[in-house]
Amino acid sequence: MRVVNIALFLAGVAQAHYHFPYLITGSTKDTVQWKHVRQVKNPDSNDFVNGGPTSQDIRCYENGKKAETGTVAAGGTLGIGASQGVFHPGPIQFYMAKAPEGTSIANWDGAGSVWFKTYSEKPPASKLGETSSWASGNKQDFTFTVPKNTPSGDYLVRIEHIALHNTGKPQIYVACGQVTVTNGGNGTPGPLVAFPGAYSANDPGVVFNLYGGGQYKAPGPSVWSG
Ligand SMILES: [Cu+2]
Repeated sequence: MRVVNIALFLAGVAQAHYHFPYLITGSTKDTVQWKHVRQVKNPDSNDFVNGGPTSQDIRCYENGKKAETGTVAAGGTLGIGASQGVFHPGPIQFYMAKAPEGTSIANWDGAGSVWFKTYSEKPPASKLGETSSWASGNKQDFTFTVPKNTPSGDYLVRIEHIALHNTGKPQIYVACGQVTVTNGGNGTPGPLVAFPGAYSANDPGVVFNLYGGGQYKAPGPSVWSG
């Protein structure tokens, strides 16, 4: 779909794919792109992470432009909005990672085994190859509840969409927002994974054949629910 994407862009209709530029905290959604979400490397083409699931870019795909930091209370709603409806079949997942004490979130790269999963979209019971079967299908806003026991502090919040329509060649879209969690608890989020590292090139969750039957399981650790 990459060639089609570029052709549409040149025609002035950059709608072929999507990115995730809007932070959502509580009932507030950014109205400006890349305010609280770090700009990705391809904000114009909207393309996916070209290096695949084991590349450095799988973490945040960021281009180095600084973002601001939003605020959400533990137990509140947190999410990220897409630039248009997500039209490929496959799951949305969220991860969070806490910046080490004394480290400014604005300058932290999220390296190491620091990421815990906070949301994993359940696959549909049937017709996995059809976008409309998925809960995320054609939707733009994706949220989860920050567990009440999440410790207060500064976090990266990473959204991921694994588009599985091209069997064996997943299109993985990611972006990372910056958020301060307030009124937190004493939980110990986990299991913790690293990006890259959490997924392998042949992970069943990223090379799954949507059209071959069988039960799909999204890649990565289990969700930490506090
Ligand atoms: Cu595509």
